[in-house]
Amino acid sequence: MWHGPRQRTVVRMNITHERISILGLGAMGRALADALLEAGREVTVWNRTPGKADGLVARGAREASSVEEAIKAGDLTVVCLLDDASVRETLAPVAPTLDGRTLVDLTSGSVRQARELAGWLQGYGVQFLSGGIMAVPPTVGTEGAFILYSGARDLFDRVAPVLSPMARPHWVGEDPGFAALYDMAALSGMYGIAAGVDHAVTMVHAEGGDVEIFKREVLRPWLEQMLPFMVVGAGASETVVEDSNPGMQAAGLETMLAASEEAGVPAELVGHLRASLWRMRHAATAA
Ligand code: FVH
Repeated sequence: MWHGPRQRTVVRMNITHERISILGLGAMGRALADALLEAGREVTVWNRTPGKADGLVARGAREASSVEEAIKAGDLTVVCLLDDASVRETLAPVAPTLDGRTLVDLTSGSVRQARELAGWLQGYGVQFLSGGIMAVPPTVGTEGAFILYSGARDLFDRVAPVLSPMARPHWVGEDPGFAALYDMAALSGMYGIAAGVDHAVTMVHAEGGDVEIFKREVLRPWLEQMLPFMVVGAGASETVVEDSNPGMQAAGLETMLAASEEAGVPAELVGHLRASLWRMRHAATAA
């Protein structure tokens, strides 16, 4: 449970002009800036390394020559940098000038990092929301894209309409760590599936199967059929309740591991199968 510092009572900025500053013009920062420009927002951008703003400037953005200049140009600043350390490094020199300003950090980080960043910035009087982007650069601004936000609900209510062109805003709680928590966990789910897909394709290729046919006619329809069950059926305990006999699934996983070894697939690619086997053995023991 979050017991960090409460937001100080500072001037509540009325975000009416929709002037947004973006710190960070990596692939994601550029996509966010583009979506905001497309929606007619007034956008100022800053990037550590010069030269990444040219396309955005051509589409109407203003380029700031310093972090401080960028933050002062906006009613609200969106930070989208590599990691938490780069956020700290970028904001530390200007932190004392941030009192009363609104800042949204969409940089990926851990729960602890998000909570500590929130506490640190709130100590300087910053109105702060932490975020997690559930999109990739090409899907920013498209229908399925959404962004998780956590922090004060009233701040979210004021910021969400301004930032909605980037992706559907979704608030997940007052605890500033929650956006990071759900972001990291959802990414873990995605990488788990990606690891399984990579392994599956490697195995088919190693045994001389047709990878394209396998992907199109077998793997995709199979995953589409199973995904809802995987999400609904997931549990937090070691001994998840299984509709299908866990002992049978443990035996099946042993067979998959053997088949993978026979195919000569590198052992590094079977971590997801070992994790599932561990789960099923626990479930079988408890049953
Ligand atoms: N791109 C994606 O698919 C994912 C989707 C989900 C969310 N992530 C997160 O978004 C953050 C930014 O990701 P990105 O795709 O923009 O990343 P890069 O293209 O690698 O750009 C990194 C930017 O960070 C700047 N930067 C790095 N270190 C520092 C530093 N010490 N001080 C100031 N800026 C720094 C870098 O600047 P430069 O190298 O051009 O000077 C880029 O602007 C990230 O948290 C993802 O996890 C994206």
